[in-house]
Amino acid sequence: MSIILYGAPLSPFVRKADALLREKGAEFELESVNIMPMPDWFKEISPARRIPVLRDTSIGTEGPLGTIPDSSAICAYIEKKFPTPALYPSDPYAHGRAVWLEEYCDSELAGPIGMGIFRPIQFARFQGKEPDLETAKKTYAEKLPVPLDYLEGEIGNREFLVGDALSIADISLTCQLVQLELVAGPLDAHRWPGVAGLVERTTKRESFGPCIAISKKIVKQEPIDLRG
Ligand SMILES: N[C@@H](CCC(=O)N[C@@H](CS)C(=O)NCC(=O)O)C(=O)O
Repeated sequence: MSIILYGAPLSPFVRKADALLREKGAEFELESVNIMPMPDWFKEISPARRIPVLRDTSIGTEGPLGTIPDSSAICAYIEKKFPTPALYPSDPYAHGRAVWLEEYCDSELAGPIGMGIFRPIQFARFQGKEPDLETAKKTYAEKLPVPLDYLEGEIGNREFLVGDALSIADISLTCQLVQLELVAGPLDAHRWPGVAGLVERTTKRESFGPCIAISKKIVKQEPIDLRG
């Protein structure tokens, strides 16, 4: 197997690289890495101390040679290595917009979902504690609407965020919202119909099936309604 994706399936950033590789029909192996604590061999290939990291064994099998850290760098590499189907628009402006929206979802959407909702609920459960619903509800009500309103304006009535085909922007958005759904259920489709519709369509794609199934197995519990 020439491509190894190091990470954990519950990470939305690992999910992004996993879904992109599957959309490409590329053969790869997802190798689980427990980052709490992070093993020394992994620190050597993850200077930012984060998952995912990709290894292309046709380039290097040990140490940093052959590795790419960071989901955005990994996805850009996968696109070059497996050009079809294209998941970045070919038009320069559309390409720029798709990369911008990828970055926006990875930062502005990932922040409230990851630190403000997923961690207070799921990390508490992992530690055998009660979920911190106060933090999760406050984030859901106050912080989460900001990026969702922006993204709703970007998608409007269209099928995809950029152009007329699935792109890295749609994949990135969906990966973050899967994280939200795992602990808080589906998005309010009345308030954010464009975003909710895009996520519903994208999660039905074959490429998302395996990572969603394994994430649900890990989370186990039913989602909690954080509205109100
Ligand atoms: N910008 C990075 C973010 C990756 C990231 O934050 N990964 C989290 C898991 S979801 C992580 O490795 N966290 C380790 C830590 O916080 O110690 C990417 O896109 O890959």
